[in-house]
Amino acid sequence: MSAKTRILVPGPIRERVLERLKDRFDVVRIERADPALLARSEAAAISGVAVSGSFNAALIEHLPSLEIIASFGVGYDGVDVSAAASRGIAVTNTPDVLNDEVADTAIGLLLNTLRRFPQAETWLREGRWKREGAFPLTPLTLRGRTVGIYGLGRIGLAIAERLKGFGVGIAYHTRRPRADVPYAYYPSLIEMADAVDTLIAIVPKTAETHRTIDAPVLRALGPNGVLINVGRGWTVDEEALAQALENGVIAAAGLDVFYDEPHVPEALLALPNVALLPHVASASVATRDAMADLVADNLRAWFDTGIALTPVPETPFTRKTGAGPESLR
Ligand code: A2R
Repeated sequence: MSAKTRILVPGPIRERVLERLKDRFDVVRIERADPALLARSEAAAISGVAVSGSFNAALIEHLPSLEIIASFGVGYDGVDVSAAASRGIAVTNTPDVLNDEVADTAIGLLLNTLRRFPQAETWLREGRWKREGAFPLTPLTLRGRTVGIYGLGRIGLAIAERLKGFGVGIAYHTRRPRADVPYAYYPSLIEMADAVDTLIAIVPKTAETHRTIDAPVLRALGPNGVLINVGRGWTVDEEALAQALENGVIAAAGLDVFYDEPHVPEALLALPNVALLPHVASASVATRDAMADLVADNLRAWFDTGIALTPVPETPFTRKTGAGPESLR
């Protein structure tokens, strides 16, 4: 009887992924994604990877029999996809199953930023309501706003769907306009920032999106402007943002993601007009379970049928074994 297919799991991952893998695969754990932790002979026996976080070219090169990297999360910027693609290795992510959760969080963060609900709760908990009276009225409101969504993909669309119910104006910026939405399209981010007063960023971390929300974009957003980021911290020039918030160039910001997590710049922590969350947009048990299941199901589908469920666009591969799906051999 042949040995079970070996799956490498470097570093921490949701326990449910391991639970879902163990009856079908041999799971090999290493403490972190470091080739030094896996001897050449062990490395040669690895056919698949399940990972939450980064998986670089050195590790890919260290695994000569690797066929698939199943990454936990919709953003797969931690995986060196071009190194994988050049060897015909499939990379999968966990799209769609988190759209609604992330969109819900975006709305919650938007309201927290505008209406200062976290500060209002602190006011109550500290006894200030009793002692000092009503929490101060918030200068900002969602009423009458126009929201520009930077990135109208799976999650951006779910955010727009929710915003419709709030009766606000909706616009978007992507590289290509979508034919299936009625929202105003802007071919450039700065033009959109100029036209709206609220910017929600939900774009992937790519070379093109690096620090694109910069001083000129924030100036264009204007003194009533609000920035919400639930995509990647990579897309924001945090220094320019802190300055804009401090100097009234924009009014407020709500951030779930940061440039160098878990480090949040002191300049942002010190400001009163920022709502901060520790990257929790998809972080409910139900949604993280669905993401974990999709990681495991991608590996099972690949080795059982030769086809991954949710490959990333850069690796549209099917399994090349010559002998067909493993289950038929
Ligand atoms: O540009 P397009 O037409 O490919 O539209 C995509 C847009 N996008 C960009 N927009 C402007 N400039 C860019 N350089 C640029 N690159 C991408 O972002 C599309 O509308 C959106 C991405 O949508 P999806 O691929 O469906 O991603 P999903 O599932 O909405 O997640 C977005 C990101 C993840 O990559 C994680 O980093 C984060 O949310 O959690």
